[in-house]
Amino acid sequence: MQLIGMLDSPFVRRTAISLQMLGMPFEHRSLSVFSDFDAFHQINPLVKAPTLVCDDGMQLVDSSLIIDYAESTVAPEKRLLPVEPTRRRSALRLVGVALLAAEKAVQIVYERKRPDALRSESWLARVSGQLNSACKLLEQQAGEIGPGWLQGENPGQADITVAVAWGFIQLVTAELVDAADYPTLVALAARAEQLPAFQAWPLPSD
Ligand SMILES: N[C@@H](CCC(=O)N[C@@H](CS)C(=O)NCC(=O)O)C(=O)O
Repeated sequence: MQLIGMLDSPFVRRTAISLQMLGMPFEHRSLSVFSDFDAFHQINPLVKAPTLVCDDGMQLVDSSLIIDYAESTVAPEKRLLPVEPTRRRSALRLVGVALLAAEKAVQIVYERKRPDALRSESWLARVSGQLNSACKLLEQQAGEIGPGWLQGENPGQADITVAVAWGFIQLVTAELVDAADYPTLVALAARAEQLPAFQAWPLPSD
């Protein structure tokens, strides 16, 4: 099993952390969708990160779908998303907003890659507004849950995705999202980053 993609992608990182926490062994190939485009294309012509290449050669794309597959290989009590519908819905609510926040931060990174003349400040303002709305919602929803992990006694998929998204947002868009406004997210991410799976799959610092 190979996981293709770089850890500076929040989607790749949440997948690597989740696979490790689910006990699914894999080899990580750190290929960039930009600087390693040709090598990536040879493996998966879609050039989408993360890509999971299974032992029989079948490929899966999309972090949530890869994690969904990994979850299906373990007993319900070992899964990262609650099985019980009400608890699952609460976790999915947080995961959905965190994924949207990560997606908006990625859009800002991509827009900034464009030449000055082609960059749209109005688009950047729109996406930045959506990013801040998502962070505000996460801060509020996480705050309602109180101290501890978002899904209960143990860290689960909501904690992984919120913490990974927050780390990425602070890495690439810190000037747009003031950490001082988000104390709950800061505290949650700081705790999560101490977990062995987060330390095994760290966020690159530049
Ligand atoms: N919804 C997808 C998003 C994945 C995604 O956007 N990955 C980026 C890297 S952060 C990518 O592959 N970009 C290259 C492209 O879209 O062409 C997931 O959760 O895996």
